[in-house]
Amino acid sequence: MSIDLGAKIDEMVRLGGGAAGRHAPASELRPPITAPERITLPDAELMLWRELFTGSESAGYFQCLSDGVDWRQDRITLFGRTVNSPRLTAWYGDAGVTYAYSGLSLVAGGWLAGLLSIRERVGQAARTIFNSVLLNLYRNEADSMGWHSDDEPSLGPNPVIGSVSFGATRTFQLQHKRCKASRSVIELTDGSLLLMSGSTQHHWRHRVPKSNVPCGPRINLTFRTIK
Ligand SMILES: O=C(O)CCC(=O)C(=O)O
Repeated sequence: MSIDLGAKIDEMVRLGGGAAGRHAPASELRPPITAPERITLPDAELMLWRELFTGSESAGYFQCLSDGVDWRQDRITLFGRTVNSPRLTAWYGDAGVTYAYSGLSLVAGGWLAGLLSIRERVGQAARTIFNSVLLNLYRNEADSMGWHSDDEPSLGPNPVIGSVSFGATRTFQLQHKRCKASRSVIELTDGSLLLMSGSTQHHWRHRVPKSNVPCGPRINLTFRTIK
């Protein structure tokens, strides 16, 4: 699929951008990247930018990703029963970059333009060049992701994971692997970036539980570097 999502979003932001927006490309209107909030947990390195993307950028990206991404419905086997995964997913990145997890092996076929412009912003904040991204579409409050760590060997010993959220706010829970009573909760809001690095994936697992409050769709992108 080769929709120029970046150009489409620039156009959407420009149309909604007032007098200055009619003349300047959206990329020139973006505010500078502000300092993140540090989330202090033992054995973890977590930083949160609550508004890495403006409201209009987030709305533009949400729409373009909903429409332009080739979403897949994976099947997973739990306790001997094969069922639909409770969300839709997609994998993009440098051509040929392969990610194997939960019994799946995903091969990237390249980038969409919109994903490249999101990657640029996330890379500036994280000071990292990511070569791939896993996307999750949570269609409503019933969609979820179970406890796991992003600790596959292909991510290297101390992976840097940049997690961007667009759309509905969802609760992100963390639990220490050894000390299970040690838990933390972060509300991941529209336009936010949560950066997980250092030994976080060794010591902590995370999940996005179902919500008992009805909510609209959310798209999450976890930028990664496959070695
Ligand atoms: O949706 C989220 O915030 C979490 C995504 C996640 O944990 C993952 O893709 O590994």
